[in-house]
Parts: sequence; C-alpha cells; structure tokens
Amino acid sequence: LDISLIGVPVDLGQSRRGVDMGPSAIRYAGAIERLKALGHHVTDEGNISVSPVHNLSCNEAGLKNLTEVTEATEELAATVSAIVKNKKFPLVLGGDHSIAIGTLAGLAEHYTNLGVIWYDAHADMNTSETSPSGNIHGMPLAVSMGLGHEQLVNVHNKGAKINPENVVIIGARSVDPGERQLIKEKGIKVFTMHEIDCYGMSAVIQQTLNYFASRQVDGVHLSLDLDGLDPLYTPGVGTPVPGGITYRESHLAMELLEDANVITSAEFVEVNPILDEYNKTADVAVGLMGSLFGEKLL
Ligand code: DIR
Ligand code: MN
Ligand code: MN
Ligand code: MN
Repeated sequence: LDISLIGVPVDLGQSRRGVDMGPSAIRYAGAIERLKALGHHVTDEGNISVSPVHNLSCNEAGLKNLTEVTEATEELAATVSAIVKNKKFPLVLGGDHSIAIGTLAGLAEHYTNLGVIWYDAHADMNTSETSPSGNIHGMPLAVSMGLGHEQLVNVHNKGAKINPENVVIIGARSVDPGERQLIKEKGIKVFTMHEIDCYGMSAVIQQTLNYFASRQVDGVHLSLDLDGLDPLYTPGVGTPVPGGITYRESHLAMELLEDANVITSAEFVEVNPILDEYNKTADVAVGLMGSLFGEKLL
C-alpha cells in the first residue's frame, strides 16, 4: 500500500488535556517503521495545524470549543480528500474522536456508499440536544449522519456524509439515553460487548463483512477509538470503561479485516500519553496497525 499518515493534535473535543500529544506518542511508538517493515510505502504528511489556545468556552448550544474543532476538522477534511485523490491510503492519528468529523467529510467526497466500522466503548452519537457533556468527541458519528450542530454537519461540504445503514459499531458498553434512541431510530448495526462475548470476535467481524457486502459499500473506513479495548490494555484514554474488548480479540479483528482486504482508510484516536503508563496505549495502537496492515507471525 501507499500510506499517507496524518497527525491531528486536537484535544478540544473533550475535557481532559493531553490527547493532542497522541500523534507524537504513536509516531514515537514506531508506527512508520512498523508499516515500512511490512513493505508499505509510507509518507508522513505531518500534523494538521490546530489552535494551541484553549478557551474552553461553550457556545450557546453548550458545545465546547466549537470554533476550534470546526477549523481543525475543515483542514483535516481537505487533507484527507487530497490524499484519497492521489490514490493513497489515509491513516489518521488522533487526537480525540471529534476529528472523525473531518476524516469522514474528506472521505465522503470520494465514496458514494462508504461503510464505517466504529470500534469504540461509546456510540459517539450524541447531538447538541442530547449530549450530557458538551464534548464534541461524543458526537462525530451523529454529525457525520447529518445530525447535530449545523456548523459541524456542514464541515467541508453541506449535510450528511455517511448513511446510517452503512455503520457498524463494535465494542459499545456505554451509551447515553439519547444515543440509544437514535440507534433504534436509525437502525444502526451494533455489536455490544454482549454480542462479542456470546458469539466471539471472529463471528462479529464475519457478520460485519457480510453486512457491508449486502449493503454494497464502495469502501470501508475503520475508526478505532482506543477506549474500545479494555483499559487494562489501553489505560491512556480520557474516558475508560471497564469490561472492554481484549488485546487478543482486537488483534484478531484487525487480522480478519486485513484478510478480507476491505479497509480503505483508518484512524486511531483518543491516545492520551499524560494518562498512559509508559506509552502502553500508543504501543497497542501501533501493534494493531501492524495487524491491520498485514503483519503475520509465519
Ligand atoms: C459521552 C462520552 N457519551 C459523551 N463519550 C465518549 O460525552 O457524549 N466518547 N467518551 O468516546
Ligand atoms: Mn492542546
Ligand atoms: Mn469515540
Ligand atoms: Mn470512546
């Protein structure tokens, strides 16, 4: 593959500082070397420029840092779009999950029926009305479906970027009341921890692939929030939720996705080195990238 790596040092979509250092931590953990060793061509496109100013102000709708998040996601969308246009594989390093608004907006320009895997403890489907926190990182999936604050919904291009019927959430175990309602209303496919426990990760990924095939998607974006894993393995995240996906299950998921040869873009988000234990969470992120991009033991 011809991979273009892009860092997005944004920590404005939530309230705990430090996740803006995620791209550095992931680079430091050896992401580029790891991918090159697999035979891929890797270009580091550097970081999106993000305002270092945190005014932590809320807008009238209660959203934190709305202006700054909008600016950063606009720039990311343009960058991702250019990468796809140049026929390269976009690999986005967060930053908090609000950046997915930009990634998906950039991708949407090139896909008419994009599939999305949302690997996360959370559904990230709050709107300005339902958000209990005002944190934009809890909203990107709703925003990308065209729901929520119009300034976010209209990043890069007006309106919805993805079809709710093309989304599969894996690993959910903390869902807010408004999100639950929206999931039902939109018929979102969700594999909660219950399904992962009952059927196993292998079956969950197979069902995901079958679902995308039935939807006739023209690409699949993997949006991987490191809090999807159990905090035992990825403690360096802002909103850890116990009872999560294991290290082995996560590697298996990446390996099966690699075998199926369906992933056309990816992002790894919410790595916060300040909350981490000796860069453990970035190490796990890079290990998962290894499996996703073809690492095999034998
Ligand atoms: C919560 C937490 N649902 C919120 N969301 C997180 O603030 O909207 N997403 N942590 O990753
Ligand atoms: Mn910062
Ligand atoms: Mn998330
Ligand atoms: Mn999460």
